[in-house]
Amino acid sequence: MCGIFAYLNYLTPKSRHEVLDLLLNGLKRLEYRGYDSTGVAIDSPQANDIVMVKRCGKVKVLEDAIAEHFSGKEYDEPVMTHVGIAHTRWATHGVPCETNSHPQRSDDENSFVVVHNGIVTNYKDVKTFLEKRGYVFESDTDTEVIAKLVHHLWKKHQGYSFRELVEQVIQQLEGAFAIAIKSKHFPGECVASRRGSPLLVGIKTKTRLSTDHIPILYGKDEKSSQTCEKDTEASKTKVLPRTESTSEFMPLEEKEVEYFFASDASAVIEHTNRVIYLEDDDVAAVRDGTLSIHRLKKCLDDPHAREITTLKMEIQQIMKGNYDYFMLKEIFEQPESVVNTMRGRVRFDSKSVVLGGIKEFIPEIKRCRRLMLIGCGTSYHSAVATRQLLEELTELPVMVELASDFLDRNTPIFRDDVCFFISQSGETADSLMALRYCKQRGALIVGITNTVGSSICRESHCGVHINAGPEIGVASTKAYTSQFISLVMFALVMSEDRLSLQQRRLEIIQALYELPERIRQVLKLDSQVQELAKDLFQHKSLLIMGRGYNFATCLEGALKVKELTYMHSEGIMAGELKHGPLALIDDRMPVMMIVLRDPVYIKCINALQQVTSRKGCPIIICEEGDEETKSYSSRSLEIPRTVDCLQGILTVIPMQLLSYHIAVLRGCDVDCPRNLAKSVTVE
Ligand code: UD2
Ligand code: GLU
Ligand code: MG
Repeated sequence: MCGIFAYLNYLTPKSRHEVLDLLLNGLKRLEYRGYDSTGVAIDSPQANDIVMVKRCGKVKVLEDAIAEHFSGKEYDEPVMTHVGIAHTRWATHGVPCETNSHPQRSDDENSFVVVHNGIVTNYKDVKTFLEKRGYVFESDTDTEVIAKLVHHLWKKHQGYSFRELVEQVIQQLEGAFAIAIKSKHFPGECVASRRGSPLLVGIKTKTRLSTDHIPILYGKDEKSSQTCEKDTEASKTKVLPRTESTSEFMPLEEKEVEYFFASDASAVIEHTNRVIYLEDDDVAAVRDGTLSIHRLKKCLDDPHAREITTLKMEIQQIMKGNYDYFMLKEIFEQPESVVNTMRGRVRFDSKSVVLGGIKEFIPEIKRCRRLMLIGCGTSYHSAVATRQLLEELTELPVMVELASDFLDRNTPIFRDDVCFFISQSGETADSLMALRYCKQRGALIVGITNTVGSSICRESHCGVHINAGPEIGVASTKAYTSQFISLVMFALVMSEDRLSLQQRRLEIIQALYELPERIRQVLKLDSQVQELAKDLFQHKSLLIMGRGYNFATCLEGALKVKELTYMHSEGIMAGELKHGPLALIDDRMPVMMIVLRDPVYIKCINALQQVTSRKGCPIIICEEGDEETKSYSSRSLEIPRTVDCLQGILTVIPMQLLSYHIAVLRGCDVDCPRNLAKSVTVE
């Protein structure tokens, strides 16, 4: 999920110091992506050896370590051809520490070293397979299986090229990855591949490049019975047909050339503006200075070549990936981040859900007296959003608490309580203190965090990592939707063996399957939302009303408006209107109302009528094609239909976009609102 940077110089003399500077600089360019540890691997001046330096913390820490580690004169001597790989890690498997940092290695000899972004969901199976063959694992990462699997295949299939070995490896991997691999058995070579995580190759030559595309070489499907491993797990790691390069195409051949492999263009733009964006399952290999791109199988509409694109962007622009702000980028990342949250957990084929992190605690959780969901700010809203579903599917009392208030009250807690602590950073001071309070009283502590190795993660008995990837914008967006989904998955796990709930569960699992597409549809409302922002940005206040499954969206939407635009905003439970808020309504007060076709529809229409009859003219968020509801107002946003309990994910996105656009129009700093910090580690 974070950053890869690799550098290969072919017939281009560079000292190891220069290489290290290049690698460090590449990592610095990727720093904005968020990370918790770093590492590099280069060739040792002692023949045929690879040296690695890894550190927990910032690139600066690595830089200092490198200065100390590589001080000898031999590091100033130029080498003609060399491969260096570097990494910033956002831990998903195992806490941030030196051993878990990348590069990960195949063995004590550093035969193969790998940097990896993403998650290998089937790493446990591959690990078991390799352990049976004598491999001893040193880290908690999923990545280590990649290094060891290449080594295993290399021992087994002498004569395979480096690229062929990696091709075999990626076919055994499930999940998402971008990888770059270096080996002492293949000096001067680098092989990289991706599936789901971004990766590009930058090319720098002295003279003009001789071509503007790199042909793709497809493997020939040999029908012969290839040797399969005769083990029980044979099916898991069977050796697939080798690919053979066809000679009609010539790969890129340059005399003196430098290659860069990077997660995004910001890391290469200062060296070259010529890049190839790799596609899923491409294997890019450099050997003897020659870059070639391979794919195992050719599909009908596959192209013959990958284009070399010329970047014209500024670094600043690349970092935000064509978005003006990280927040906007993160809002638009949601179709992918929700998939990452569900990856390896929701099995759409068997319609089942497994949360590895709490599996063993489920029987205990089922016996509890009540569930308590505790958080602050946006995380608290994710609890409000899912409370109703949790009550329905667990049939347990569910209390939702703000951490600070919970502590102020000295709330009674018992041994048979299960307390959830929800926090993006996992470091939120108020939540952490509430956690310790509950733990002391003997409750079972479950964490819902985005940060592996965070305090909440460490101090909880068990939990779920939401795997939304690093969130840079101070105002939380994709973490909210991923927390939401994590809690929904928990509800599904709890109701697995309840016969009467099966229909409901299937309906929700199907809706989760369709969710990424629905989110994409909602994101298309962006320009419409921007127009609404133009109507609203000069106002002093914005009221957001709704109830049932969408009340949380009102609270979260109002919080977004407050923190980003410094405008007053309030989320109002529509059922409370006549108990006070109705007094605020007149023809000038800006109001948004969420009115969807769910069990509280009629009540929402009542509220809508109460508002319009006081000359209020609300902007309505309603379901696609719901002409009747739309007729109450001249302004509306239509969102696609989904199951009631997931509507909150779709309704919050227009609110995220709206607060963003209002903030831009008001000239506020979207990514760093005044007076706020990303992770609130003080009380
Ligand atoms: C683990 C891997 C995951 C995937 C999967 C495959 C990790 C971190 N995750 O995911 O990437 O390969 O296995 O089966 O290795 N935890 C807490 N408190 C929290 C959050 C998590 O104690 O706030 C614990 C949790 O109980 C578990 C571990 O951290 O022991 C990993 O949690 P997870 O949600 O990443 O677990 P899972 O099985 O989805
Ligand atoms: N899953 C890998 C790990 O935890 C890679 C994480 C990343 O993308 O940085 O080490
Ligand atoms: Mg823990």
